[in-house]
Amino acid sequence: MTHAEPRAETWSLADLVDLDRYPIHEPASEQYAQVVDTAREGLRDVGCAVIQDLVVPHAVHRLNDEISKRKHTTHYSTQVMNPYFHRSRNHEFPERHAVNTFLERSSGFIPGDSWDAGCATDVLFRSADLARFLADCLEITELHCYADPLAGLTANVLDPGQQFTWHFDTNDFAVTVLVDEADDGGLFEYCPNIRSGDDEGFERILDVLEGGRENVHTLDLKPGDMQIFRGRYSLHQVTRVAADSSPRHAAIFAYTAEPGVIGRVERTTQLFGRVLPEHIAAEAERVRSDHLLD
Ligand SMILES: O=C(O)CCC(=O)C(=O)O
Ligand SMILES: [Fe+2]
Repeated sequence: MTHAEPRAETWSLADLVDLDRYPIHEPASEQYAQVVDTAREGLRDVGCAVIQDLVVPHAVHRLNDEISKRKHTTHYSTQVMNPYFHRSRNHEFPERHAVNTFLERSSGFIPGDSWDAGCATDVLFRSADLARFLADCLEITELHCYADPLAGLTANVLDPGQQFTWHFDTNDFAVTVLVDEADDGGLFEYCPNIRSGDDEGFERILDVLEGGRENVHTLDLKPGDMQIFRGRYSLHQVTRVAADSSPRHAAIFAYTAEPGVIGRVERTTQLFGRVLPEHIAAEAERVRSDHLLD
């Protein structure tokens, strides 16, 4: 199969994904079952699966062009935060504690409302075939695009000198496509299942925040790879991009197991510098799937 550039601005899954290697549109095929089985193993064992070269090379270039074109809409912010995105001391906990350990995050996000419907990035994010494939990998019956109008579809931009320190995600799962890698630094690292729905794992987390490397996994991601990641329970970071490196660009597709989940006002403001009326409405009536700190 050839992957020619489509003439119109309408992208289909076949333009974007290597369907020969990964027939995500053919869920009854043997090959589909094999790909899903491998991903399930990774997700069961370490909460992470990498589908190498899922996005075809010309589409990777297109995704990067779409990011570059919208780079002026990136909301950059630098803050010193704990893994729960809090920035001030919590007196309910001792000073030397995961909750009271604050590290630098200095990256930027291109927000959800920057993407035009029908652009390659948006088509991939909203593909029903991709959502079913991801749900199968995650062994859940349904998967919904994160309903947050800013945080659902984003690109994470790390310019030279920036890092995205250790943290947990609010959404249940994240799907990342590395679009442009840094020449130096910008590596994704994670600690599989360092906490669970009923165990905060504060001591293990503190150890990593203080530089411990026990159970820290480093991924060797390449542009075009798709990573499926359970970021609720696995502490993770993107290491600092060297000052003389090219930037790192990653498209981030956020999905939730339940429909209608919207991010918190505080975190949305931190990440995007603003909120939309949807965020304020959701603050009153929160749809959450667990009761972890955040
Ligand atoms: O850029 C990445 O690979 C992941 C960044 C991240 O952890 C996040 O956006 O929550
Ligand atoms: Fe994250």
